[in-house]
Order: sequence, then C-alpha cells, then structure tokens
Amino acid sequence: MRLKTMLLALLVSGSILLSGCAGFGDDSLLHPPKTTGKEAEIEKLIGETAGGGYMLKYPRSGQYRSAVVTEDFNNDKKDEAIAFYRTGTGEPSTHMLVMYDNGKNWKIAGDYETKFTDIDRVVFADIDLDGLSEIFVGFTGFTGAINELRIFDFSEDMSSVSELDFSASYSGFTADDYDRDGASELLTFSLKTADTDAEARLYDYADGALYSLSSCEMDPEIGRYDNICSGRLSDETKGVVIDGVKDSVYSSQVIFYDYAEAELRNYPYTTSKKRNPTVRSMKIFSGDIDNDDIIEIPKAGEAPALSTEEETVIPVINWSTLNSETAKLTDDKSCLMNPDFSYYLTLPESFKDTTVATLSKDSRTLKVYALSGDEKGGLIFTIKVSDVGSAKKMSGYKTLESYNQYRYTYKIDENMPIYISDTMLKESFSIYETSSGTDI
Ligand SMILES: [Ca+2]
Ligand SMILES: [Ca+2]
Ligand SMILES: [Ca+2]
Ligand SMILES: [Ca+2]
Repeated sequence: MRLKTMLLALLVSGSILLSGCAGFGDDSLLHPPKTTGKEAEIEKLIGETAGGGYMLKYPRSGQYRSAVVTEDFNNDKKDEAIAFYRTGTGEPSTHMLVMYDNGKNWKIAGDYETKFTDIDRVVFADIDLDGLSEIFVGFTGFTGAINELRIFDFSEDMSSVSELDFSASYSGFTADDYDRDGASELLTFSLKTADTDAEARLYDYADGALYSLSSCEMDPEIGRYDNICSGRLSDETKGVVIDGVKDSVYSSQVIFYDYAEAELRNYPYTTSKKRNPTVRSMKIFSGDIDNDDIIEIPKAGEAPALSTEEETVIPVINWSTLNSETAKLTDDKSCLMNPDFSYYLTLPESFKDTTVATLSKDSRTLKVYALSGDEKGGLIFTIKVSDVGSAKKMSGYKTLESYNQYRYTYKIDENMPIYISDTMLKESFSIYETSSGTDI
C-alpha cells in the first residue's frame, strides 16, 4: 500500500477549502505572459492600476500561493479577484488589489497599499455569518520576522472593500468554526519574543468588530512553528495542532476551544504538568494520516536505551487523537517511521513491546530486533533503501517497492525470533509523500 495521500492530507487538512479557487501560475514577472479572456482583463487592470513596472507577489505560506486569486466570494456565479504586487519605481510598496466583475468589465473594488515587502498568507473565512467570506491577509517583511494580520470585507454589492478596524502581529493564524456556532473565528499564535508572550488567542466577531474571546499560554521554549494543521480533532471539536521545534526536538501543541468551560485550551501545555508526550527527536508532523478527517498527532513511545554505535534506536510512533473531554491523547496506530526516506511500517500486534528498531547513520538501513530483557536480541528483518539504477548487489533482498529514485528492499532473517511473513511485511509497509515542513 502506498500512502501518498498522507502528507497531502496533512498539507490541506487545515485549510478552509473554498471551491473555484484558481491561480495564474507560478511566474513572478514584471510583465506576465499575455493571456486571454478573464485573466487577460484582470492582468490589464493590474497593469493600468500599477502603472509602470510591477512585480507580482506570491503568498509564502498557506493554501493560496498565487499572486492572483480568483474566487466567487458572494456566490453570484461571477468571480472576484485579489492580486498582490510590488511596485519597483519610486518608494517601493506592496499592493493588494481587489477586483470585481460588474457584468461588463473588471473594476477595482479596493487598492490597499502597505510598506510591508511580502505576503505571508491569505485566508478566506466568514466571521460575521453573512454568507460572504472576509479576506484575511498576513503581511510580512523580507526576513519574515514580523507578520501582521489585516482583515478586509466586501460591500454587499461587491463594488468596494473596507478594512476592518483590526490588526494583530502573529507567528501563525487560522480561521474556522472553533466554537460550534456556525461562524468562523480567527485563531492567532505567537512565539515568545522580547515583546510578545507565547500565546494563542481566539477572536470572535460582534457588532462590526473582532474581540478577543479567549486566550491560552503556549510553550515559550518553542523557537519555531514548523507545521500548523487546522481541522477536526474529534467528531465534535475543531482545533489546531502546531508542531514546533526547539534545539532539533519536535513537539506538538493542540489548541482547541473547550466548549463546556468556554475557554481556549492548549493540550498538553496548560492542561498537563507532565512532560509533553509528543516530544520527539524525529522530524514528523501531525496530520490526518488515515484520511478520516480527524488530525492525528505523533507520540513517540519509549525506546530502550541500547548502546549501539552504528545504529540509532528509533521509537515507535503512536499516532494519536485528542479526546477533548478528557484532554488526553488516545493511541490509534503504532508505526515505525523513517522520515528521511518517507516510509513507515505499521507494526503487527505481536511486535509491540517485544521488539526494538534501529536506523543506520545514513538512515538507509532499518533493522528490527527482538527485545531480550533490555538488550537487543536476534534480528527479525532488515529494510534497505538503495538508489534505483545502483549496480550494488543487494544479495538476499527482495523488492518492496520502487518510488522516485529509491528502491525499497527487505530481508527477513531465517532465524527470526518473532514470526513475520513476506505478506505481513509487505502489507505493513507504506510510502508517503515527503513533507518539506510547510505549514497549511
Ligand atoms: Ca461573485
Ligand atoms: Ca462575512
Ligand atoms: Ca464559530
Ligand atoms: Ca485521521
């Protein structure tokens, strides 16, 4: 079984999926290639408005990565368009141009100008429940150190756009219905800096303005958020899982609105005084690994401390889901992960607590041994990754799969102390798409 969908699912699971989104390709040119129809009209309007040289700007993160996003915001079967560009002449500035189709021509609904040099991300969500998505734009500088969020709203006839009286600095943000009232809320996250506390904050909307509904502490030790995954944590609860890193050690924080207590919570940081059970040295990110629309969080099992020079003992990764009532993680699926070569093995029941796995220094060889007390016992099987086309003989190894430039092979030891068949091993093996550590 090949699970290509695993990280694809991870990458989109947090996004608010609006249909009909389209981009203009990946060029970042002063003068994009001439196009036809709607795109040409939009392009012409951008050119006329920018006047002279301009450079399209592409959001760095998030679901929408195009410099021009077309989307039907008010469901009237006509798209509206949002374009980002930077002027190259005089005092440089970044523009967000919002355009609408009045039935005859494309017109400007708004031209927002800022000194920020780049766009971090764009999110669309309906926070006032009028059926029309608001535009959430995160602006950022060259270094990406400062991100500032602004929100824009179309007028009812789509002919103008106004900015809400709101701004927030953030390290990450998402929008979804986190409190089960049908409307989206805004959720922002901040890393600890000299000026800011590490916190998550949920903003709700009332009487034309956003207000802070609830906030919770986040782990101030975390230096970077590598993966932000917004979506369903359980059947009832939506939330966000944030995988962060500090000194090459990864951990997850699960932010959700506690419906009963009416407050934002962070599992495990503010709900448990114990060590974060999601701490792991392997670069593995949370995501919906089994496509059931619920986010799983990787929890590293305890690996026996064996003295091995050539090999590193790797822990079993228990993919878990949050029970928001008890604020505990429930283990769903136990795997051995090899993130360097994007595969995992689902362990048979008979291997739990009876085996230990190691990876070679170059991660190409994974070995599973029986546990003998606290020591490494007999070898059960080996998985080796070689380059496709490599002339090196892999004596005794059988092929599991070839994928991209790699061939995945295995050898079951003839003296295996715990039984595994070729079929069992093949069925337990899955390849997944490599994650680059992008957030949603
Ligand atoms: Ca429309
Ligand atoms: Ca709205
Ligand atoms: Ca809501
Ligand atoms: Ca899932």
